[in-house]
Amino acid sequence: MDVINNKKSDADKSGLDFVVMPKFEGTKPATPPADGPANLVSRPAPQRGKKTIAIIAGIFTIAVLAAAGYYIYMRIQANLPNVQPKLSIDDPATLARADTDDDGLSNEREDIAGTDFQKADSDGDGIADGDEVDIFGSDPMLFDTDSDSYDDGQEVARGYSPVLNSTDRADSAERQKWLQKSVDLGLHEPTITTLRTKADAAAASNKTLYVNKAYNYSVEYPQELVLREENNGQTVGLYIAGSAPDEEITADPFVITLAGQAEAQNLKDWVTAVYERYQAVEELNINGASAVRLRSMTADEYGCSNDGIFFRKGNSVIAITWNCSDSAALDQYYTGIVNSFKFR
Ligand SMILES: [Ca+2]
Ligand SMILES: [Ca+2]
Ligand SMILES: [Ca+2]
Ligand SMILES: [Ca+2]
Repeated sequence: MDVINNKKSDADKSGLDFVVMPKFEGTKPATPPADGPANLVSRPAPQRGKKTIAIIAGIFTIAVLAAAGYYIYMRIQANLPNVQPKLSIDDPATLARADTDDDGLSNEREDIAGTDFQKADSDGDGIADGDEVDIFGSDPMLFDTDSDSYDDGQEVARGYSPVLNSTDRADSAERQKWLQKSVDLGLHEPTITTLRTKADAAAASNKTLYVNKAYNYSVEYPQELVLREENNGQTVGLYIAGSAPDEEITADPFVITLAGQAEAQNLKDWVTAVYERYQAVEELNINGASAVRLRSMTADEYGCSNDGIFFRKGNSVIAITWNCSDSAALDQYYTGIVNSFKFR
């Protein structure tokens, strides 16, 4: 779990070499063994009679061993307890508790909701059955719960209420409730993909401009998040409004802070060297500033992936990180914050 929890390292405490991303503890693939030299040792030709006897003896030995093996196998089978498959109809309690289609609703709850226990999105609106019931409050059997001609997935992704036939966006309290429940319960597919692809909910909400005086940059953040500063803005954290923030600002879902000093190296080389275990490096231009994005090779069960974006001003490298201890529901907010980043 170290991979997904942003643990504060000793290096963090010194403030000199602030490493905000946890190290990915991958395993190095074993080196394949080199092919050995061919067996070039010549042997004398065996005599024909002895060879025939050896073949007959070999066949006989194999037959005896096979018979013995079969006998032992049957004895073991006879003495083994009758192991049931995981989802056997012989064990209704297990079957009821299981979530066969991994949509957040147990089979028992699918039965109550009238949804298909083998289909994650029974009504095909892009939101998983369990997420409709537990997070967004929409009907998992209705493609367009409020009959306003926009399907539930489209509405949620764009910040509209799927249950109120209204041209107004879902209010801040409702969106905040979605966000908190998404983080608490985790989103299921296809909801994660729908929220990522259909629209940008962060763009739909009111934003606040924050100006940082320590490093002279600005970012915009949505009203679903609360921003806090430490050390006169040297570290900035953003957490979900209404939730109790962690004692450590660096444990916030989003952190903006000094990652280190790049000196003579270019930004990409510096990032690659410092975060050597994260290989996926992408060079971007965000609002006129060159940036490097690092994508984690790991993703947790909720699909979040420990991304980091690095900007450079002089030798200082500023990083915006999305800590992987939080749900994929925060992905769109992260993207919104990153895309609003500007040096002033
Ligand atoms: Ca299910
Ligand atoms: Ca289902
Ligand atoms: Ca659905
Ligand atoms: Ca609708």
